[in-house]
Amino acid sequence: MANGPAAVNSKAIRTLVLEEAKRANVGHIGSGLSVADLIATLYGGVLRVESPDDPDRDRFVLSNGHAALALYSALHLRGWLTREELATYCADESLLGVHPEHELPGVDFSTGSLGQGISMAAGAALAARLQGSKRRVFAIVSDAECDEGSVWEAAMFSAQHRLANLVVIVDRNHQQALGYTRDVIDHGALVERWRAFGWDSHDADGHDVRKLSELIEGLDFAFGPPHVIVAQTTFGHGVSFMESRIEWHYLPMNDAQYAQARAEVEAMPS
Ligand SMILES: Cc1ncc(C[n+]2csc(CCOP(=O)(O)OP(=O)(O)O)c2C)c(N)n1
Ligand SMILES: [Mg+2]
Repeated sequence: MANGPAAVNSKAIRTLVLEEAKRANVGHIGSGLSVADLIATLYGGVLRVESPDDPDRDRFVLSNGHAALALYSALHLRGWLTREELATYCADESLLGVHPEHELPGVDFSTGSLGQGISMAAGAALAARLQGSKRRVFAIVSDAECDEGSVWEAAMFSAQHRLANLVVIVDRNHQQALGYTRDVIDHGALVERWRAFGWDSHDADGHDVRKLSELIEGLDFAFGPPHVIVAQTTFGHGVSFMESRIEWHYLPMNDAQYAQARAEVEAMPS
């Protein structure tokens, strides 16, 4: 039985990310916590996905596929994955791998090879227009992906075709695996760069679900250029010892770290 969007909130997503990362003894925890509020914004209200079989429902691409645990958590909270299924995360034979696979109900696009999701999203947005469908396409793209030429190729394509039904949200946490973006490739005024590529470009606090929702609801999905929201996020948001710390890209938690992380997330507002 599916749950409504009200069942999804950031705190519940973060709690599940911690529980499952601990159970599976895997990393990518900081990435999941970075996008938790972006996912909560989408699955907690913005996305029109009430009927999974409706061809006109919205589509979502998690281009930074390594944050998949936050997506799986939202799918569980919506009632599309049982808790038992969620607990197969990273287990042998499970469809819930480190990166999302489209064989899993609720996942439209397989991702994990960075830099490709925006091209998938642009194609899906163009297909919607060609089919006369009002469905919209949302993609979360990481800041590391903005290093890649394929992202800017898709950005030019989307602007040229005036894909107003496409929304890209950049998870701008200033980290990329084992480095900080300022040391690897500095994106500078990223929102201005997207604007220069012809996009309707916005800066936003990537942890403010209410404001993000309002911003998205105010976008024109019918006419005009595609939309990008450069969401300022903190890697590991909500767990003090993970925040902006490179090592939490890959480290699993020990028992003491898990206890502290759970307590800190428990103290957050939902
Ligand atoms: C095409 C490609 N190259 C390399 C990798 C290996 N890889 C995994 S995550 C990552 C970078 C992570 O940075 P970002 O996407 O900004 O995610 P964050 O660490 O901020 O969550 C890389 C290079 C990959 N998944 N895909
Ligand atoms: Mg990053």
